[in-house]
Amino acid sequence: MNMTFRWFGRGNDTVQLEHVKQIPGVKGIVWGLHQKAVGEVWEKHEIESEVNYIRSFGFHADVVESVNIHESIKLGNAERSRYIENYKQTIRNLGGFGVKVICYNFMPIFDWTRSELFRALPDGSTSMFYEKEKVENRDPQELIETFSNYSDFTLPGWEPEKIGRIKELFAAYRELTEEDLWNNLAYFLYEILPVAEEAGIKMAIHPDDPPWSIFGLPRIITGKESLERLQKISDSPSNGITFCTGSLGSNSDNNIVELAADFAERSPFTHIRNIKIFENGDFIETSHLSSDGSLDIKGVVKVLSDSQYDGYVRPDHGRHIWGEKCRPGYGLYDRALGIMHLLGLWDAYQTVKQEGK
Ligand code: DNO
Repeated sequence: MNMTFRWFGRGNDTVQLEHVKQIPGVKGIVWGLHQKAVGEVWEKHEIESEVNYIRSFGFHADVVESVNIHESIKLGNAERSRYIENYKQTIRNLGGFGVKVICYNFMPIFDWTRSELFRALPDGSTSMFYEKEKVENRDPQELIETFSNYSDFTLPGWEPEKIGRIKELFAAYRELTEEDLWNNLAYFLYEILPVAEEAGIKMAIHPDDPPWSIFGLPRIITGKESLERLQKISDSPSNGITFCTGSLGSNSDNNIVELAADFAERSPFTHIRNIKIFENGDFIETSHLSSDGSLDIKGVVKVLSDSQYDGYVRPDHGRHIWGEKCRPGYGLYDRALGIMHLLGLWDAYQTVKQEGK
């Protein structure tokens, strides 16, 4: 298990790498060029500057999250060739600086979605919350108005440049079925996987979060069947998964321990976090401790330990604790606690294994 920490870049994150350095066991920084518009080529000098900065702290910069996919590729429209060529160039450029894994997702328009970013937990901390009723069962027209005004929803994973194009994007997706989206994903992968292989990079698709259709838009990377289907698209070693416990686990039909056993080998990158799922399907993000939420985090780490998982792992979101002001879910403190918990479990399982108990 190669422990990493996600960081959003100089001037774009409240967390300093000097402080990340003080968390035991962190080997690398998961990074991205967050100032780039989706679809643009990541230029060599931009990559070099970021990678050198990260390495100057003694961290590796092997994992990028995310190189986002332009909507034209997901829609499969006439513009896609240009954006696929740009994507290939970005892969080559990243490979040139020793990057090993690129995380990406294939969710139409929206990335991960929550209805509240700072919901109070009983212990006085806050964390991100998903209220089904607030996101689902809404009149599409009303939704479009809501997003046009960007009023009562904040979408931390969302590229703000989409706000102005929301009506047009919804219209473009009106006719797109799940099958179309699968076909467009396969087309994209056939194009880029040979380039990724040559660059020594594994592509790692992130599951949809939450893993079901929202706002009437198709979502396809949702659980066991879809991960199997993804693998069938290509057996290239570069066709990988970002195994995300919190995204897959928010559908309680997904047993994350079983899924980890089935897919860890094909997942060069793993995100670990816990959530508490309520009876009505709402969920809130909790600490990493298994007993704080609905997911068996220790079971997942056991699977990783049993298989001597050597992929990259990061604590995913954390709560906002001890008064920290930070990007939603991406503070220093709770993620540092998460790391210690995950490494503690790992050490214990490894010791038991070595002693044959
Ligand atoms: C949420 C993250 C996602 C993830 C992208 C991957 O915190 O896990 O934003 O980075 O969906 O492309």
